[in-house]
Amino acid sequence: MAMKGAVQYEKRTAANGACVAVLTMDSAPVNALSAGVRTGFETRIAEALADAEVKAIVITGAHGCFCAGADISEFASGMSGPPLPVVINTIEASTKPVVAAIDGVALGGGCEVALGCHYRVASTRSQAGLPEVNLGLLPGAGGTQRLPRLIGAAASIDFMCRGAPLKADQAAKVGLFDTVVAGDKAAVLKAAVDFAAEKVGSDIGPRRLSGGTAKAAGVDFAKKRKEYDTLRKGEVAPQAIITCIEASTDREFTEGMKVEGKEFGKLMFGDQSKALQYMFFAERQCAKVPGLEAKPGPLDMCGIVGAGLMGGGIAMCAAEAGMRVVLLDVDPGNLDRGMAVIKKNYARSVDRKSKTQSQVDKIMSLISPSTTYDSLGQCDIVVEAVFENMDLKKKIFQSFDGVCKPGCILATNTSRLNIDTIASATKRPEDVIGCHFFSPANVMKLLENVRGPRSSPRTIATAMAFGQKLKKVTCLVGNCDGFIANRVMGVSGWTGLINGGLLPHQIDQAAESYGMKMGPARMNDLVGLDLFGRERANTGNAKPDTIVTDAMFAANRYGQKNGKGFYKYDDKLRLSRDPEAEALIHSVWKNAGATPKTMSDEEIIDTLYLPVVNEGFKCLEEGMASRPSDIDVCCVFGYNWPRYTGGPMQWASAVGLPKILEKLEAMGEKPSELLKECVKNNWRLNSKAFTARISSAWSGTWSKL
Ligand code: 3H9
Repeated sequence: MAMKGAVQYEKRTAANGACVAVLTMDSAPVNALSAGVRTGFETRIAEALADAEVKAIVITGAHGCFCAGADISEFASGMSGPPLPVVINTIEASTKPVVAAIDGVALGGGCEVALGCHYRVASTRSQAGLPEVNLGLLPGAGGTQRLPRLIGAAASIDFMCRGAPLKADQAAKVGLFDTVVAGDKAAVLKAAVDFAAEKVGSDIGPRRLSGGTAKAAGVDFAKKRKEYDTLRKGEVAPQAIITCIEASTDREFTEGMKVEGKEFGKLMFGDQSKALQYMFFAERQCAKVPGLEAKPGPLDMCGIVGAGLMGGGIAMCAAEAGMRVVLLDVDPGNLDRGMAVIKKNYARSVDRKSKTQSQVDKIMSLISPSTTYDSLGQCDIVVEAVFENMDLKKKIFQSFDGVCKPGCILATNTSRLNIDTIASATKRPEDVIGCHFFSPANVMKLLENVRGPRSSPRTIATAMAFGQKLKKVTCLVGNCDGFIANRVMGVSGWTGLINGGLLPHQIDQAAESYGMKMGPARMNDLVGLDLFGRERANTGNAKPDTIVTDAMFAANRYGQKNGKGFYKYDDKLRLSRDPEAEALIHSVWKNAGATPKTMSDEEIIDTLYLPVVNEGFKCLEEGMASRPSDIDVCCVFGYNWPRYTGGPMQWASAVGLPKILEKLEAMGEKPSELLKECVKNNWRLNSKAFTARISSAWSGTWSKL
């Protein structure tokens, strides 16, 4: 079988007449450094060195980018061909000057290839980054050794531990790019060829970044470790990166490379990196709907009904994506308040310098406030975002019939109501779909598109394209109670624990040690205990599983908003345990016959999250999600489930399905039939047999279209 990717070779004549070999990484779509590209480098560098006519070498990339780094898809299947660190050593050792011609992204191993070159010439649109940390890895092809020798240890720690790329001007400022040129790929390539030709005969020795040691001036490594322990809590890669960078300051290159190799190996075979690589592909895969062939309709203009927090947030996303937006609220007061909130949000962005005033002016010019439905006439998609009241929603969908043009997508942002019941209010149920944004919609990355039984393939395709346009991680899910994220997270065993003898801080500590940004008690305090507490009190719908939260509400403990909930809060919202709250919890336990308990973190985590896994299996069994990774994506992006565990389904995979089943049974939970089937047949979640089984559940509901 032919190896994926290659390095193309051509000769060019520079302005000064010198002959320069141009080596082009060619592996669509992003020139990942597959075995084919690495082998190509070995061959082509040797060719250029052996050709007496060639005086210098330029390395560049095809497909509109320099290179996105190592081929991540090779990691799981095992690497073959020359290792990347060896290839980069070969590039650096060249006796002829080597110049990187960068147009587009130079990321990870791609950035390391550029660091192995003697010079770097980039176009203004280029970016350089070492984002390996986001995959639970470190730059393992000499990046942790060469970059600190170029820009110093201090800047390198932040660059690698944050993993965010630098734009061309910033990269030039820190010394990563030698020259930045205006223009396209052709312009940067010509500049690099001329630049390389001018370096012929110069001493390239000092340009090799494998010499000497890195500058450590002003770096307090212990402090940096602590800083990233907080900033990237629970992640192992940042600490390993700091270890390698520290080695670059007091060891020779080859010794530093040994440290890098050892740390890289530990990360590569660890669970976090496996989970993060899985998430990298899961996040991209969820946008691809199995069996969907329809083409999306146009998406130039978007209508939003309801100018509350949700509607305003969606309006911001759509306008930022360049769509014309009609923000409609029949109540002029609501509309004014909604527009004022949007303006305030953008004023804050300008203050924080995340947007310029002219960008904000352009975005705001795309949003037209309106109080009448006829303003929706030209919209390609309308999103209803009013509060959760079925009658109101039905009325709104009826109004769409009279004003929306044929083929306009009629979306509802409901988080729990039945899409099909809403669709029944219109004469065009095939155009109806759920677009479930998470709050705040302008911040949260997840969009669950909820297909009703009558949503047409075109409607689905357009809603998926809408999510992509708004730069959301977009998943297609089924029409069931709570859809995916709210449904699976809704069954977490939190109420059992708080009602059954565990104090809020015990539960939160365990959840946070697992990697949750916020434990469930803190989360309840943030959302507000009055939200559902009042509804339950008004409707008399108190349930045994809400006894503690209802007691909190009855004692006017609403959470952060009034400074007391499961915890107490000072005026800066710093929390501490509250003896009053705990006494109240003790009294509820006493009345209910529960006694205080202690449990290990593992037991608490199992109680909290194994039911989530079980519910995930039920969603797959019912055809409500098309693959386990979609459930993981929904939990990671909708509920901040720690990305480095890969989400609940990947977590279950790592633990092992037989163990999960055994634990669920021991907890007295009713395991999903699909989970039992997996264990019986010894299926793994990435096995062909399992995929075939869940595909049939998914297409079973699909064929009801
Ligand atoms: C590394 O380099 C380790 C070394 O230090 C040491 C080694 C020893 N590999 O995101 P997109 C695919 S670790 C394989 O949708 P965009 C991607 O799956 C690597 N495939 O487009 C997708 O495929 P599909 C460090 C890759 O324009 C397609 O390309 N590098 C890779 O929004 C398009 O991607 C990184 O972490 C890859 N490296 O964004 C960079 N990259 O179409 C990771 C992409 O089948 N990549 N694909 O779904 C990115 O950040 C973005 O993909 C990029 C393009 C900015 C490049």
